[in-house]
Amino acid sequence: MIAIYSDLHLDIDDSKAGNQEFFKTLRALPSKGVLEVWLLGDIYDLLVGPFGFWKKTHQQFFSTLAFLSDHKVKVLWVEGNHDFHLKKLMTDLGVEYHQEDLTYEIESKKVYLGHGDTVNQLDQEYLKWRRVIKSPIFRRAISLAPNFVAKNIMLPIARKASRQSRSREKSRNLDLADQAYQDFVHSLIKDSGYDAVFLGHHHKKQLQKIQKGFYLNLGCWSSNTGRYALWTPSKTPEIIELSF
Ligand SMILES: [Mn+2]
Repeated sequence: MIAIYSDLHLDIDDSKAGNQEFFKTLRALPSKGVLEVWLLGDIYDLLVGPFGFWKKTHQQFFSTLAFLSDHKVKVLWVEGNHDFHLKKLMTDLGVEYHQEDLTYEIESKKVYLGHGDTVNQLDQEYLKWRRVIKSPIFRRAISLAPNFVAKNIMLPIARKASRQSRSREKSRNLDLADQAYQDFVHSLIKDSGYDAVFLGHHHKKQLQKIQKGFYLNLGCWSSNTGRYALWTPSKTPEIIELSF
């Protein structure tokens, strides 16, 4: 069985209820027989760069990842647009790290995994911004910044960027985005032979059967509700609703 999470947009303060709920559900997974966890982006609202201070800021999160690894649970991370350039921090903990969407084979199912932020090709403004922040030059620039520079200069900039991306999200055309997602997932399942498509980013909860396959988007967590999915590849995913 696999557990899937996306778009929690957790607060930087791990004592918040949503953060605690997330850690609690992760720690319960080994006893439920979960063998893999897929984290499909925007888990934190802000977690960018290879900085050591993240391990202190989010000590409970990183120790939970280590706990999963100790219990032989494979953790797979696909970058979102709020949490990226984390390869070193994650691979040190045994996490399988992906910067882009990927095709994954499990129990002879062809699965598409991604955050979903490149699906809507009409949002050119966002795609331009994405090319900057995901570029090797930007990654190298932030990897060279010492911790104190990152903490005192880049952290405030990143917070501002995070706020801006949220306001952009509010103003974007949701109907057009909806259509882009529908075209994308239908094409993957009908034309490219995928059995399952898991995406996030769109913040619209959706479990949709398409021919013999399905598309799942878990939507986003709020300040007191959230969800994750459990999936046995021969079955339809089960969505677990949480309130806290
Ligand atoms: Mn996103």
